[in-house]
Amino acid sequence: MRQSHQLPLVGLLLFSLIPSQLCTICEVSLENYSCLTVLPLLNTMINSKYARGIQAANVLLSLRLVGIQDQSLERQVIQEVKENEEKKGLDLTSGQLALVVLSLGACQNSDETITYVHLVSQLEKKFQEEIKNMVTHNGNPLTNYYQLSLDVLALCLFNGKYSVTEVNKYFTPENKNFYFGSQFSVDTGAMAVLALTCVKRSIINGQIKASEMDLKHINNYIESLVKKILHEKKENGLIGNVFSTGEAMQALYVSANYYNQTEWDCQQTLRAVLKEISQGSFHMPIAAAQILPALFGKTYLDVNNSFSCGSGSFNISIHKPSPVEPSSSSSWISVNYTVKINKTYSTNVTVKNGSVFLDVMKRAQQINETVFRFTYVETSWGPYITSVQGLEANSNDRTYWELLSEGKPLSQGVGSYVVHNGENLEVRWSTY
Ligand code: CBY
Repeated sequence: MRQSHQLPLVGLLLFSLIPSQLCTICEVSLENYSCLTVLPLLNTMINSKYARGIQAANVLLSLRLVGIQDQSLERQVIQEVKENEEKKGLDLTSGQLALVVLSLGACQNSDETITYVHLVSQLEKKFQEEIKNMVTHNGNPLTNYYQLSLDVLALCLFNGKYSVTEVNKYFTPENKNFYFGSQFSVDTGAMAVLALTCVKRSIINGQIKASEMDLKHINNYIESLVKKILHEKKENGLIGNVFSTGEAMQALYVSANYYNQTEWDCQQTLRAVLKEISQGSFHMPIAAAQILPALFGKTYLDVNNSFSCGSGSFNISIHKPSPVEPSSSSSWISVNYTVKINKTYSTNVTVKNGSVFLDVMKRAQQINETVFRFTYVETSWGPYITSVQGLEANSNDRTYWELLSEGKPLSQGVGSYVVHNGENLEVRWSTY
């Protein structure tokens, strides 16, 4: 109930931001009612400070980019970094640290006990560890190219050390790390375009030394990645899928001179995104955080210029929403669940209507522990399945547990995909 008192505040805030930003970015201004659609996004993100974890960095970054200050979220990110420094071994990944640098870096007054220079030098080290792993493991980084791109972006924006030669060597658009199987990863390509654009700008303005040839290569890479991103444009305007579209839009904003105006109808993409927002597609804080900047015409490259770091900006507070009661309807549904390695193991599982994929896996595990036992870790996007039957996903071998429904890969994780009666669900041992 308390939440409803706070909503008008966010509304007020939005109205003061929207006319000048959201509605003009795609040149033709949108009707005002469309602007209102963005409200639930902000609500999701601001409430997310009650959700723990390093995803707060991504949320903080996005809020700052659109001019919203949230000190308690900032404190949460700082706390998270400190805890991680104390717990030896339980390190942040390179991309997580890059997000911390991006979200805190531009506001160096935040906390004296966190030395920003220290964070950047830690990131330099982590980036080198990624490269080292590629050398020893057949070109496979510790994490993935989405994170390596975040690393280069943060190092480039915050004067960290990185080698243009290395960037040139590892970011060729044909590199397998831009693909999952035969599918080009739009999220990854978009983040790489942002990183390479930052590097390109640093070369041009003399901040970093590089040869003519290096610059030419980087230009070619950006051009080719932009082509691949545009190739993933769907009929309704989304690029890749609903969750990659925000980052694809950012990449296309900063690379406008690499494609023809006729090749991308930004308005159409924006309309498709607004429709998805109204349907509740961005209910996860991380999803909301990744779409928001693009709606305001902002990109991660604006980190240094348009950040809100303190006085003069909005300081909003919103109270924790009362937890949503699980669907009270006691109807049950039945689904088919399969684990596929070489052999297939299937079972029929009955779960409550409204259950997610993870509930099905838990129920199957109760039925037959040997065949259906599994482990998972929490990530910013919710639970990620790490092993089934003791067989563990491994980034050095590019193996993972793929989620499918009716034989088609899902675009949501086990914690958010809601299953349907009669559905055929599968977790399949795959390589990417
Ligand atoms: N973030 C990361 O490091 C993740 C980068 C990312 C490109 C990410 C998508 C994009 C993003 N915006 O964050 C990514 N996924 C990667 C790299 C991967 C691989 C992870 C392994 C590695 N070495 O890092 C891998 C194995 C190819 C992968 N994603 C698998 C999966 C499936 C997970 C199944 C499981 N075992 O639990 C799944 C469910 C696809 C499937 N059908 O099996 C999957 N990913 C999905 C759906 C997604 C999207 C999540 C959408 C959602 N609503 O939940 C995604 C946004 C994301 C997270 N993956 Co991956 C892509 C999309 O649909 N647009 C940086 C860090 C700091 O946070």
